[in-house]
Amino acid sequence: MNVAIFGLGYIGLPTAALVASSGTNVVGIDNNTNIINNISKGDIINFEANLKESVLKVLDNGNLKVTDQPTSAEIYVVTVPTPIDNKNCPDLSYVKEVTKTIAPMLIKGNMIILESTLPVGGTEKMIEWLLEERVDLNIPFNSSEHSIETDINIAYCPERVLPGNILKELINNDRIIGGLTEECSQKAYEFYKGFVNGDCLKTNIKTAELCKLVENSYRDVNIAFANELSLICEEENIDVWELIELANKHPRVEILKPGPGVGGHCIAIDPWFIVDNNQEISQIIKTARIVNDSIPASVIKKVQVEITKQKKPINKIVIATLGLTYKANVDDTRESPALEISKQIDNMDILKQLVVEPNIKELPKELNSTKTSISSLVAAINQSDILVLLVDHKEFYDIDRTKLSDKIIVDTKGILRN
Ligand code: SAJ
Repeated sequence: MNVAIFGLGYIGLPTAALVASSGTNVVGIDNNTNIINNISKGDIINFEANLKESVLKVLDNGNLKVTDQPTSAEIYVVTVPTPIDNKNCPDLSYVKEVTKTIAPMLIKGNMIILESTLPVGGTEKMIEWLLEERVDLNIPFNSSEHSIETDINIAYCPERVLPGNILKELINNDRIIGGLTEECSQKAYEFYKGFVNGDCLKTNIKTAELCKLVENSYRDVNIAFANELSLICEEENIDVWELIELANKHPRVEILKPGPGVGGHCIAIDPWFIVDNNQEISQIIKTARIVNDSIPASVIKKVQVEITKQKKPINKIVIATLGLTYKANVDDTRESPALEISKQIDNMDILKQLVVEPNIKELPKELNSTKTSISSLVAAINQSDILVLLVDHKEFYDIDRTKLSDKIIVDTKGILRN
């Protein structure tokens, strides 16, 4: 069996390594030549535990090859990004591009597995694009015709792994397998059973599509609840962390943690896929998105209030910003609320901003200004008037509290309160 994996990003590369380490011949394809050159050189900069070792091992034994050229296989796995556009609508252009690339190579009996997050109906769209290229193929267009035969096996099997723990979760998490036909589900089931220890649960395509979106929306709604509580507590002068701790003592209450907002390329995006398809009825999901997106602005407001309370003029004030990534102990700044807040601090008329981010070496280009620089934790604490804690990285738990006595602290993660 030959497997081609399209898109060697956060999901594609670990998946390629894992499938290859089970003894299968895998070709990893990415149209970004830099990515291919770096992987070929063994230059894999990623925080995922054991990823580099796993990739090097399968490159070395020849089970994994990487290329920027389309390559034919029996199983095609699609792990390209599906972002949203500036109107919060799903942008499936990468999936379309890959579909058009795969189409000419397909022969009867091949399988396409889509792992990229899709709106409900996204897999059907992919089939539509496929049939535009290959009128000779018989693929049932509508996935509700669940038992019809098909020339190409198609399944939607969303990735569900947590960045920071990807390799472990790829092996151990349960998988949702939405096949176009029962045979498609069975074939995809056999593929995943080659490297997954979790249960592989078969369903239809639409249920699988919505299941993925629902998982991330569920989390988004619950984080929005926690964030809304933190705003209420601010008004009422109540410690939100103590409040949540006490409420969570109830056997049926489990409130998540507030923070500076929701980031990453999943939870901040996927709920919009539901809202876009169901504008009138997805009220809670939409409101949660709006609440979470509003949090960076409320953090900035807090910082501005603290600045006005200072005895110094604003142009003499130094702010230490702790954390830039979208969550703790990762190196990913995509959709990061911390980065957004830091950018807005950079726009203030302060003297300087010292950024402490233990997981990245250089500031992202969005922060390329003379006012903002990367700093050690000690220097940032020593030199700053105001300390804005945005990410609960493990390094920040150990901050010497005696060094903070003369600092104004805006702590969005509640780790400096004791
Ligand atoms: N966050 C909070 N409070 C919390 C938990 C998280 O503010 O109590 C914030 C984080 O700081 C971060 C954002 O939410 O900004 C998302 O972080 P996360 O760790 O909850 O999730 P992701 O985005 O890293 O990964 C999610 C996971 N989905 C679920 O847990 C339902 C993962 O399993 C998915 O595979 C992944 O999205 C994805 O790729 O879709």
